[in-house]
Amino acid sequence: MLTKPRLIRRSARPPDYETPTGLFDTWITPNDLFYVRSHLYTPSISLETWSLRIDGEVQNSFSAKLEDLKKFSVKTLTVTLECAGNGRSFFEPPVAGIQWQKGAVGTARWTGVRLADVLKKAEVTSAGKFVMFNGADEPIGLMPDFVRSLPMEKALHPDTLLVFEMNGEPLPLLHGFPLRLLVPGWEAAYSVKWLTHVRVLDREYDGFFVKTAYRFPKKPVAPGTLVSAADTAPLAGLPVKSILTAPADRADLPLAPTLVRGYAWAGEAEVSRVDVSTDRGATWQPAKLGADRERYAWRAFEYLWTPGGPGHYSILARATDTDGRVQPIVPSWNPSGYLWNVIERVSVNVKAS
Ligand SMILES: Nc1nc2c(c(=O)[nH]1)N[C@H]1C(S)=C(S)[C@@H](COP(=O)(O)O)O[C@H]1N2
Ligand SMILES: [Mo]
Repeated sequence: MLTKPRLIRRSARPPDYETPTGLFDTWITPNDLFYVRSHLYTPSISLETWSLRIDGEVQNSFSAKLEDLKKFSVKTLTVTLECAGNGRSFFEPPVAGIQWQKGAVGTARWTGVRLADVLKKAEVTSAGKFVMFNGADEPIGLMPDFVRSLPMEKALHPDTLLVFEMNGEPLPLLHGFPLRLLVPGWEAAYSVKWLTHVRVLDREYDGFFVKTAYRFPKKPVAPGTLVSAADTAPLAGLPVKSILTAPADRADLPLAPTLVRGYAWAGEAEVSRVDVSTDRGATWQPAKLGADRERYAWRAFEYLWTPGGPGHYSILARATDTDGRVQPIVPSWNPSGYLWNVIERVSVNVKAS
């Protein structure tokens, strides 16, 4: 499947699709509803010729076929992936890039092996400080190649995986068949698809998608400011955030109890509570959190709201996490429009019945 007919197409080639929030109604996002973000054209890959190369600052470089990798101990994690640019379209003044609204996020059950086990076999030398990841997708013309790197500590984390299954199926081509990196809790550009090359480096990789893109100002900047790369640091973990999935924005509702629903996530932390306000933030009521939970996965929440009368309402959702972080009132504007996580809002019209 190379298109996603039910998703919002942001670009056809390369394929970029976001999920309409109304389609998020299960804790696990089905593969055909999972957003897609690709910087380059989708490569064609055959398992006969595919292999993964591990080299660089190691004693024992090697290449492995998928069957070889599956011999390491297999682990499944439920992880929410979110594009760093999710919500970019809400920044003021606007910033360049794909104008994602709320749906460049999804949660899947990912199955694979620990990167740490593979690196152990390669025997990283004492010079190894970062790990570089490249996929089979190739740049065209003057575009830079999509290559990313991870600090050794996160690379060796037991939850950082090389995954070959998504929700119990072989990884779909759009999501990185046959193998992708999965870096739980970090913005999804770390989770390199169509992986073919893992190289241990003595320093951070020096390329466009590490030194220029996916970076955030070290100090808050005024909206619209130019920020030089020297004043930025690489993105890493995701902030605390929620989205409302029901009722729909601009819905007309009867004057009757309405179930307000959504999902909240917090990168490497866990969501500790979600509060809902229907009076423009004057008062907040705790939402009920869903039973399904896992460390790096979003948490469903719901709140049964009985409108006091007909009229126009804003429904607000505000998540708090186990690190004490709370969704902010004001965005942290940044030149690339990353990490939008302002208090979530939909507007509805309650009709007299
Ligand atoms: N090889 C490769 N890996 C990649 C990308 C890419 O363009 N090429 N895009 C990254 C970005 S920016 C995101 S948000 C996620 C999207 O993963 P998905 O398409 O499976 O949702 O993949 C990441 N991995
Ligand atoms: Mo992304």
